[in-house]
Amino acid sequence: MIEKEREYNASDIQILEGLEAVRKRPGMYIGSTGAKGLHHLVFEIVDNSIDEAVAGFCKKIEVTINQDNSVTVCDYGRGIPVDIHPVMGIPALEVILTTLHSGGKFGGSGYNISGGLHGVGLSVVNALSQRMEVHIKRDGHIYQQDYERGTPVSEIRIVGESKETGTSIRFFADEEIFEEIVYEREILLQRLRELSFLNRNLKISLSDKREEEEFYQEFQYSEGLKDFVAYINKNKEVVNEQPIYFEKKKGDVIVQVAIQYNNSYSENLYSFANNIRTQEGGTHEIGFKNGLTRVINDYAKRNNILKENDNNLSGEDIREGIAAIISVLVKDPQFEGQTKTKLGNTYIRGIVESILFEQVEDFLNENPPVARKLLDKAISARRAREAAKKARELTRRKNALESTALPGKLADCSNKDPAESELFIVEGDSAGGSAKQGRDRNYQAILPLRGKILNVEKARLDRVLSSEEIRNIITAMGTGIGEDFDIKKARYHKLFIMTDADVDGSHIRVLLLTFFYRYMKELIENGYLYIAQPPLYGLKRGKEIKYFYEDADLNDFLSQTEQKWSIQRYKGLGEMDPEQLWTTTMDAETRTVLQVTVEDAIKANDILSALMGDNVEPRREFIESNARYAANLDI
Ligand code: 0RA
Repeated sequence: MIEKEREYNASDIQILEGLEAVRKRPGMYIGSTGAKGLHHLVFEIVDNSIDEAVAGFCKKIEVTINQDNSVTVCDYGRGIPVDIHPVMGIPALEVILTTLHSGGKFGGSGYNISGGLHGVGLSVVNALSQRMEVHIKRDGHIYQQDYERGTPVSEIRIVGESKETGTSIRFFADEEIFEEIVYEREILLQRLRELSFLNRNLKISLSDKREEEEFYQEFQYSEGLKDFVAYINKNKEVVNEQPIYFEKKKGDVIVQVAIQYNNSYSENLYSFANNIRTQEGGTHEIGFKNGLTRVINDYAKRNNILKENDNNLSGEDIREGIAAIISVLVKDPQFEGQTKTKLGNTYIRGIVESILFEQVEDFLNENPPVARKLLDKAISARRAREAAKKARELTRRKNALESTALPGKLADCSNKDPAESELFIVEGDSAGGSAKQGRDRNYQAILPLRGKILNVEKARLDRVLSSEEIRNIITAMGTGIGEDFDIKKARYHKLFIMTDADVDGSHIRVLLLTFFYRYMKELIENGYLYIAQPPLYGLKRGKEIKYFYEDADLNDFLSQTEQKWSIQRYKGLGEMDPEQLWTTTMDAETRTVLQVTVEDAIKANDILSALMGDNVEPRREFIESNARYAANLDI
């Protein structure tokens, strides 16, 4: 259909004001204008296509990073309607692309699955794109309309014919808005993989055309959440080969759960509401935890595995080694919390709890040997936890007695404002010495570590706490760990891991990252954790010295210079004198650092499970497939 000439009216003005608000304060709508916000644009569009899939109209979604740094999201759903919207008096497509909060299907069936930061709608992406091109296949036609910075610059016109239906949206993120327009393939892959786990059989692909050789990957999981837990456990030995799995509907709510235990000590629980990861948990997660704790204790008592008078097993005991996904679809999701990733609807809790109790009870009754294994595991977790509690009380008491019981090896800074203070965890006493001399002692503290730290992946809390190196880190940070963790008590708002640029250094870095991920995750989530980047090479010519942080840069430089430079490869931090360490790595004015994200930590955790878990096979595979990189094991 061809749009008729229209008068410029009051609703147009409202639209312009709405889009202007988005461009003025993008952070309010997409969280940030950094990398996170940029990737959010892609996910926002994908989420709209996912809505079509949830409603049962779309089986395939294709995402493409184009050579010109635009991104195309193409789905095979019904196609956005192009006819005139009865209330707004303009084409539905324009309503959806230009008015805020119109992401939902007006009057349609299906779940209005949008919420939180997501679901701010396509109009937000449109407003933050210097250009957007929409193609819609519907009613036998292919329609096209183009937009610039949120406003249409063409009519909706027919550009071809097609028997298919669907929507394809290509957008160019606005250089005026975003700090840097660089898409990270890994970030996109991770979310797309997650979405295809959550939507059984839905095919989602990513093409990356930026490099000469095109990258293509496709996800499609016929077992959905069961495949998801198997993926989480891929390097682990599992306890129940068959995941506990169910999908149940109660009223308007659909609850889907998969549970598979592994023989590690950690808890991997991921909850989702309407396909959005609820990082801060919420009522569905509480319902899950309550239901699971109740049903396991109930079964244990009924079958005399726990005696009538025994204390109940705690939720933590029961969740040791669990990998679980909880996914709920809710008609009217309320997202709360600091990052709007906490499900708030109170009625969800009871629904999830009762469904879970019922379903897990059936599973246990039908699989007594598995039930027995799970209970033995929980009971031994309780034993270890009791031992750990004693150990922890001991460290606490110590702190209370010696009120400033900071580790003896810590060279603290003089500034007492945590927001301005930095802690460097440095490998080895000699590097520690250089760092102490080189630092700005006003705001930089140094904690040297001796040798390897304990692999927390293979130890329970009691053993973790018996390691002096780890206790030193905990007391220096001041936050406590695990359940006791309190970010407000952090003595430093920046924490740097500074290790040598060799295999041992990488190893220690992986161990430290895993420790922080397991026991101080909020530190990472709040952006407190960094990796220092010491140079790999120093080139000298007379008094002049140049530093290089990457092989490629060094090679570039060497191929372009005629001069003779003497090259030093820094194998350890100890090879640099204090002055060099300061200028290259520690000086806030000149250093480059790497902020650690939860994704980095998960990757470290994967590497660690592969390298050091109980399973020999993944370790062998990992070493074989990474043999070339082993010397430079980097994350
Ligand atoms: C409004 C109504 C209908 C579909 C859509 C929007 C829709 C939006 C997007 C965004 C990306 N892909 C999409 N696919 C569909 C229902 C149309 C009908 O009833 O035919």
